[in-house]
This record gives sequence, structure tokens and C-alpha cells, in this order.
Amino acid sequence: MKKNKKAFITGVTGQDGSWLADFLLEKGYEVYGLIRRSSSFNTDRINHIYQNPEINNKRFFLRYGDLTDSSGLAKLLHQIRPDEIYNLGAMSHVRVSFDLPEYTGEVTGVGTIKILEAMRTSSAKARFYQASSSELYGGMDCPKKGYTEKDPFYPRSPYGVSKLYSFWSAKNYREAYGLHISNGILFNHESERRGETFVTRKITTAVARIKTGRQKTLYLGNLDAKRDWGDAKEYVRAMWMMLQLKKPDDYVIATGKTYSVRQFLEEAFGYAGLDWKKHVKFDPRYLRPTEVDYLLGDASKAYRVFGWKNQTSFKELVHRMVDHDMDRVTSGEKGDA
Ligand code: NAP
Ligand code: G4F
Repeated sequence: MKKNKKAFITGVTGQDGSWLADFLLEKGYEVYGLIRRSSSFNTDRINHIYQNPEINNKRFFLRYGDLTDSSGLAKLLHQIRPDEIYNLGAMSHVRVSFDLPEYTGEVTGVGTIKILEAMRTSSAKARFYQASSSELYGGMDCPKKGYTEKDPFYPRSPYGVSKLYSFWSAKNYREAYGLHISNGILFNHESERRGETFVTRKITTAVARIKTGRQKTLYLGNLDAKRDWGDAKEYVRAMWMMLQLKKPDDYVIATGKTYSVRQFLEEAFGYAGLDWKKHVKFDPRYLRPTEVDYLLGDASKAYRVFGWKNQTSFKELVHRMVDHDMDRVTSGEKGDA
């Protein structure tokens, strides 16, 4: 009988990690997820897997660890011997990275070297996906059709700088040791599992709470920033597709359309029959010392090489997130009583 492929995911409890675990389990993989010890439950996004006795501890396994703990990572990779490694773990909040620059560097930057070293010494045949980011482009002038893999980087936050270190580390390990390592340069991607402190989910949660009389005001920072927002569910498919290719490489994953935070507000509030101008107030606490004003990606290389293309429109994505949060708030789910 053919053996199931094994995947190891760091960041399995996050937005992307949880969608990727769903996707790989559906494909028949054995999935091992790295989980951080926490004083409260941090498995909300994977409870549907974790609590399914058909899958949990049969094809889905959680292992304690941390990207700052190289010996733990090495031990896990030695035990598991995965076929594919997805490095999604990170301190991923750009604004917070200004408050925690050193910690962000340790986790989001040096953490990548720790897992790459663990791979090199115990699982050199594995294929490795590095979660790189459109934050790498940061302050560069954007070409008309969007940033491609050929454009230079100019990160504008400790997060972006840490991701730059990881991007180049991944590339260097590929070239120096001939390992199968790919960088996905993913532009912003959202979903009903997006963390509630990122702007899209902060908005859709607020829409639901305002609509149902649980909240009056939403405090936000810069409304002029533009982002290329896609659907996280589709983006994890692209991660997997990259690792199925014979040759590792770096790929931009994006929708090719960009919208401002203000346009997101208009769409989300408008969909719920609300006027955002009556509810949104400015709070300078949400501004960043250096902002990334404009992001637009050109994913034509991913389409050309492995046929990946964005399918969910901006409107569909916003409406899906608002619908989800309306259901969640009205059913009194955790955090919304
Ligand atoms: P997320 O929801 O913030 O998830 C981050 C994950 O990393 C969580 O599982 C978190 O664990 C884990 N983590 C944090 N610190 C860790 C540490 N020290 N050791 C081990 N794990 C740690 O992020 P996401 O949106 O899913 O993004 C996934 C990856 O893609 C991240 O690397 C992010 O930087 C990158 N990325 C995201 C986007 C986007 O638009 N979403 C775009 C480009 C790149 P806890 O649950 O315990 O906190
Ligand atoms: O939702 P955001 O915090 O996402 P940001 O900074 O674009 O970063 C996300 O996408 C990156 C890919 O480009 C990832 F690498 C990263 O891990 C993360 O997933 O902010 C989006 C925009 C920013 O311009 C921000 O200044 O929204 C603006 N914004 C305005 N008010 C706000 C707020 N952002 C947040 N989080 N909270 C606000 O109240």
C-alpha cells in the first residue's frame, strides 16, 4: 500500500496553517503541526480537526515546540521525517513588530534559519515552503501591473526586515545545499479565520457588532493604504502547488487588484446596510512609524508555471467575512457575548 505523505506545518494554529491543514488532510496527507504551549487554548482554528476522532492522532498530530527553540525543532524533524515542511509560524503583525523588534527578529527572521538547519541535518530530502510576504517590497515604486519576483525589496518594518532575512536565508539554503526550498511571496490574504487585530477582520467583526447593537464605534488608523487582498483558502493551495514542482523557485501570489482600507470599509458596512462614516473614528495608536502605502502583485509567473490564479473577487471575500461574523455574533460564539 502507498504510504501517506507527511507534512510538517509551523504556525498550524494560525489563519493559513489551519486552512493548509484542512487542505492537506483532504489530500490524504499525515499532518504534523507545531503548537506553542499557551496558558489558554490556542486551537480555535483547528478544533474541527483536533476534535474529530477519525483524524486526530491518526492523520493529524500536534507537537509542542517554538521557532526560537532549535533543539526542539531538530528533534521533531528527526522523529517525523516529513516529505514537506511549511514554515508559516511568525510574529506576523506589522504594527506590533515596531513594539517588539527584537522578538520579531528572533521568531520571524532567525526562526527560519533554525528550521532550515534542522531540515538540512535530518530531512534534506524534504521540500520546504517559506512564507515570504509582500511586505518585502514595502517602499519601492510599484510597477503598473504590480510587483513581480524580479522587483527589488525595501521593507518598512521590523517584520518586513525579518521576512527579508528569511527570504534570503531560504534562497541561500536552496543554492548552497541544493535543497528543494521555495519562497511564496504572498500578498495580503484574508478569510473568516483572519486574526481580529488585522484590519479586514477588525472591520467585519465591528460591522457585525455594530449592526446588532453590541458596539457603536470602530477606531482605525490609516484609511488610505491600499492592499491586494485575496482569499487565504486559495493561497494555501498555491503553497502546496509550489512544492509539487520539480524545481524550487520563488513566486508572487496575488489577485492583481488593489483596494484601500476605506474601500474595504465602504464594502463591508454597505453590505450590512450601514454608513461607515457614522461609526468610524481615527485613532493615531494604529498608525505605523513607517507605512507601506501601496501593494499590488502580479502573479503571472505562478499562472504560467503551475496554473495558479486568484478566483475569489474582493466583493465575494468581504461579503463572506461579514456573513460569517454576523452568524458568529448573533449565535454568541466565544468573544461575542
Ligand atoms: P497568523 O494567523 O498570525 O499565524 C501565525 C502562526 O505562527 C500562529 O500559529 C502562531 O501561533 C505561530 N507562531 C507565532 N510565534 C511563534 C513561535 N515563536 N514559534 C512557533 N510558532 C509561532 O498568520 P497567518 O496570516 O496565518 O500567516 C502565516 C504566515 O504567512 C506568517 O509567516 C505570515 O507572516 C505570512 N504571511 C501572511 C500574509 C497574510 O496576508 N496573512 C501575507 C504574507 C505572508 P499562536 O497561534 O500560538 O499565536
Ligand atoms: O491588516 P493589516 O494589519 O495588514 P498588513 O500590515 O498589510 O500586514 C499583513 O499583510 C502582510 C502581507 O502584505 C503580511 F505579511 C503580514 O503578516 C500581515 O498579514 O494592515 C493593513 C493596512 C495597513 O496599511 C494599516 O496601516 O490597514 C491599515 N490600518 C488602518 N487601521 C490598520 C488599522 N491595520 C490594523 N491592523 N489595525 C487598524 O486599526
